[in-house]
Amino acid sequence: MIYFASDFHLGVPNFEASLAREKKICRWLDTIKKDATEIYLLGDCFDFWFEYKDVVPKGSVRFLGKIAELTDQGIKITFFKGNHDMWTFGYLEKELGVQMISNELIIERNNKTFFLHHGDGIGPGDKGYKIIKKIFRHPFSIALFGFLHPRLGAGLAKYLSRKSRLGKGDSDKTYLGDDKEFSTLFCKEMLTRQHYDYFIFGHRHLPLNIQLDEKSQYINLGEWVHDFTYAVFDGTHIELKSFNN
Ligand SMILES: [Mn+2]
Repeated sequence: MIYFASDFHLGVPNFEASLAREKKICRWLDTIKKDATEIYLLGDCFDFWFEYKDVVPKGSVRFLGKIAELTDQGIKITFFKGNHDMWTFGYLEKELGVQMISNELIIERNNKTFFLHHGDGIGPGDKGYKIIKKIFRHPFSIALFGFLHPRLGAGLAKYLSRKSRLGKGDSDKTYLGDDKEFSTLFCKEMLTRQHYDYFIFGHRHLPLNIQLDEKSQYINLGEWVHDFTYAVFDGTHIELKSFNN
């Protein structure tokens, strides 16, 4: 079984609520570890992550420990950089034994092709964000942020995070339609050039399972502040499920 989830946004809206969610994520990982061969976490596991040379952000210790436990057991775990946690520079690979993906990852399993991406900055539109993403990922910006005292840097990030969609609890949960949703338009555009069986994204915070044509599906993984949704591939089919335990 291959499992997919994203957008845990650990850290928001406050310590207590995030801790309860973190424990739930660990219960989910304990449940799936029995039959998981691979787990893909498609970005924004953390509402904020920035690694300094010798310092990492406080928090999420249960989650980090659980991931390490599972990779130690031999389960292959892949993390994706999200727009909230793109500033990781080797610590998670080294400490947790995960593989880290910066943009998209294309895999083939049981003769099915998967196009995996966090889902930020894809498709038409979102031009402002595409520029910000380039700046945020530029080595110069990263070096500059790294020089800020963490009290200032992490404080700034927390301030920005509090203003983010999910932190305020007003995520846009309405599907705009096949002709307006950037992610759906992106999939359709990709399919004009090459076939993929499954497109799997996070970021949108809206659980979706869309049949793009007879052979292709687009799955959006939703988020773990309200939905607790994940996808599972059993070798033949993919299913979007909700964890309520
Ligand atoms: Mn995101």
